[in-house]
Amino acid sequence: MADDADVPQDSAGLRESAFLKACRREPVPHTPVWFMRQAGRSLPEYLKAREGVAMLEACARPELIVEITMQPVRRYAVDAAIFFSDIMVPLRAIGVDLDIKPGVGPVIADPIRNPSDAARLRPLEPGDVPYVTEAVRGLVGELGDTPLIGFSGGPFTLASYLIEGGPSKNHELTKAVMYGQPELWADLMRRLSDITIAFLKVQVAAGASAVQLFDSWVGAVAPEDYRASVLPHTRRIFAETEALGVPRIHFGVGTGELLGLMGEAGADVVGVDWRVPLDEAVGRVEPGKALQGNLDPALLFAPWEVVERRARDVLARGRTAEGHIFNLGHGVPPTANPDMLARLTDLVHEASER
Ligand code: 1CP
Repeated sequence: MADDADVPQDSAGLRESAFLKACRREPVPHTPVWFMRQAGRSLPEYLKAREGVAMLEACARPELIVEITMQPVRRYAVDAAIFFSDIMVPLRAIGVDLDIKPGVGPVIADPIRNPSDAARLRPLEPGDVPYVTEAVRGLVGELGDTPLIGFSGGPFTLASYLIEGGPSKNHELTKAVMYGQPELWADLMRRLSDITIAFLKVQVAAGASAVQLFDSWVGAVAPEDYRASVLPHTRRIFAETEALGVPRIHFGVGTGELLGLMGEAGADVVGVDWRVPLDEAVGRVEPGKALQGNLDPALLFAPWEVVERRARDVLARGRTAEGHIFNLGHGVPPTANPDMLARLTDLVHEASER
C-alpha cells in the first residue's frame, strides 16, 4: 500500500473551494450551499439503492455509503457532500444494542438509567468502524475538489436517545438524569464526548474536509442548564478537535437562546435554524464565527416565487455575517421535491455571485 493512502487529500482546488473559504470567513466567489439530509428519502435513487437493505446495514457497507453520498452531489450543484451514516453508528460500533426503525428512528434495546448502564459505553477505536474509514477514502477520491463533511451526534442528543430509548418530544427522562443524577449525567456526557471526538478524528484522518456536530435536540435545554451541564462537554469536543485543522460546524434545532453559548463552545461555524434571522444571529454569536443556514425546510412546499423571495432574504441577511454557508434550518423533509432543491441551489449561486 502506498503511504499516501493515509494522507487526506489536500489539493489547492479543495482548499480554495467556496465552502471551505466561507467556513474560514474568507471572500467567496458565491455563497456556498449544501443541505442537511441532502442524501436520503427525498431521492428516488436513494430509495432504490436502499431496497432490501436495513439502515444500519447500509451504514456499514462502504460501496453503498459512497453511492448514497454521491447521489445528491450528482443531482445538485451543491458545494459540499455530507457523509452518509447516522449519529447512532459509533454507538452501534461499540456494542450498544440498537436499531434504526423505518418511520421511527433510533430505538435502544436497554436504555441507560443508572450508573452501571453508562459503564457499558467504552471508548471508540478506529478499528471499530473500518467501513467508515474505507468509505471516506473512496469518497475523497470521487469528490475531487468538492469537500466532504464528516459528522457526529452531539452529546445531549446522543444521551437523549440512550436514556429515552428512542425519539422523544420533551426529553423528560433525559432531563430527570441531568437534574437528579448529576454524577451519572457527567459520566455519560464524558463517555459520549470521547466517542464523538474519536469518531470525528476517524473521518478527518481518512480525508473529510470539515465536520459538523449535530446536537439536534439540545434546543430543549434552557441556557442556564446548557452552561452548567452541556457546555463543558461541547467545549472539550471542540478543544480536542481543533488540531485536526478542519472547520467545525455546530448545529442544533430551536437553539435561538443558545447561539451565544454554542459559539462559546468553540466551533468555527454556528448553524442557525429558521427561527432566528441570520442578521439577528450575528449579534448573538461572538465575533470570529461564520454562520450556516437557515431557510425554513417547509418552504420547499411553497410556490417558487415565495421560495425565491425568502432565499434571497436569507442571502441578504447572511451577508451581515463574517462568513455564510446557505442551508436549510434543518434537514430536507423526506417528501420534498428534489427539483425544488435543484432550483434553489442554482438560485443561491446566481443570486450571490460576486
Ligand atoms: O430508513 C431510512 O432511510 C432511515 C432514515 C434515516 C436516514 C436517511 C435515518 C434514521 N438517518 C439517516 C441518515 C442521516 N442521519 C444522515 C446522512 C444523510 C444526509 O445528511 O444527507 C445524517 C447527517 C443523519 C444524522 C442524524 N440522525 C441526526 C442529526 C440530523 C438531524 O436531522 O437533526 C439525528 C437526530 C438522527 C437520528 C435519526 N436517524 C434516523 C432518523 C429518522 C432520526 C431522527 C429520529 C427522531 O426524530 O428522533
